[in-house]
Amino acid sequence: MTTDPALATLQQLDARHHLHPFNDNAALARKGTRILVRGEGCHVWDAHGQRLLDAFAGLWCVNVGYGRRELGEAAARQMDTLAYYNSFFACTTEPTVRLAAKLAELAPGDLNHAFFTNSGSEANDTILRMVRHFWAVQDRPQKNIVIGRRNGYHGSTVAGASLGGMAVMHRQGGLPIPDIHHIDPPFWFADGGDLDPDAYGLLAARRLEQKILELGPERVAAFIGEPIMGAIGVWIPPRTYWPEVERICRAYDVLLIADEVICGFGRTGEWFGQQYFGFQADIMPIAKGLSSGYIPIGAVMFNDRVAGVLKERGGELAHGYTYSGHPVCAAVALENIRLLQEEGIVERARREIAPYLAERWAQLGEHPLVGEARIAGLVGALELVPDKRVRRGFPEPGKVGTLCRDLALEEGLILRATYDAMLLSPPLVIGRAEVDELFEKAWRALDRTARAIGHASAA
Ligand code: PXG
Repeated sequence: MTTDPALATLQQLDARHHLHPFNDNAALARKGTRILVRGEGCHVWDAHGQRLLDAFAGLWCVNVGYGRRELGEAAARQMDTLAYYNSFFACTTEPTVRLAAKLAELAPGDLNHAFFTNSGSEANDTILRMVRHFWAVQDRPQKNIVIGRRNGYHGSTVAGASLGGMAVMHRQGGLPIPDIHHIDPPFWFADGGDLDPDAYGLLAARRLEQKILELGPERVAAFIGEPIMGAIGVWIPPRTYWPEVERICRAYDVLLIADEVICGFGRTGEWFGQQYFGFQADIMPIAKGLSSGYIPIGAVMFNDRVAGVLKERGGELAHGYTYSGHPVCAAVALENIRLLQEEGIVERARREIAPYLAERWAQLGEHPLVGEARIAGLVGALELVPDKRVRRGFPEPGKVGTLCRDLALEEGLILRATYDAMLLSPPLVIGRAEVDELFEKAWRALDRTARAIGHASAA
């Protein structure tokens, strides 16, 4: 807790009345919450006035950076004109339609049809229902199983958490719901053994084929995966993985769902993760970078085939949210996309920043505490290990990562820790000087962590 009385009051109110997501709320109430007050570009300021380089873009989402007035202005304009109307009663609003058309233009392949939601979790709820409906209206109601991956993350609602493969989430609330199965994910660092990454990528993809054959292709509706597995620790699959998954899905007529909630809108340096890895999904949930986190909005993009069946044979879609296609959110998303396109933010991130960031990230990889420095465009991770020569983690996962995260904060740097991986996902507008700032702060945090734990290298 702080000594500043105004801040102390806020922290007490927070401790008393606010349950935080993904937190041990009792421990947090004792410690006191950090309150953020302002953001500009790649930096945020907390209530103590500490300036922090946000190398995590909020929660993987502030792609255009903080403080873009254009987005607030777009929201205000739309609120003044028409603050709300729905898309239910044979109605809609102009920004909603324009956003659907814009997304159809941007999305890879024939992902031409948008259904709007408020978040990535809701998008995945929508998907689970629509995928089952898609097969049911084609007289194949038994084709209702969705396969996801252990340690995958698809959100926190009942369907999202069920599709995801986080054991800790499944333990709360009796998940997964029926007819969702999980296979092992591709994570070469821990699971690749002596295989080279490309051979391992094929092996990991073929787990999907084994599972489809085990369940029977007539039972399997779809496969869902994040192009890069974000929340679990930025697990970047080998290049061979996704094309092989795509081949398998086509061979057994299983719909392929690429969860682009993190990868979408430039995170990898391409607009979508599918373009980075060279594959094409049938269905794509998006959120986060769609509005750069300035306002809640998500969507599901369906391809021509799926949307065609839903439209021609699906009857009335008994599904929708009060705020599906909210005009203010749509106006902000459109403005965000305008900035990304007209200012060439994604282009510049790929051409200028990604190579420099990769170079500096690799230098961090030379730190004795780092077993692997992986990166794809503007998303990466440092895997902290007891012994750099061995691809094995610490005996008590999470302790060292949490310490390193806290020390990074003291250095003025926000990095997320998942277990002992330090995650990177900065605003796409990060400049070279800020990449240097990131490197220096991260290196100091790694040094201090190594000393604090008596790491062999710090002796
Ligand atoms: N899919 C993916 C791939 C995500 O990363 C969601 C769906 C759900 O989106 P919403 O908007 O409902 O949160 C996500 C969200 C973390 C963390 O700790 C990651 C997410 C959310 C919260 C925490 O890294 N990703």
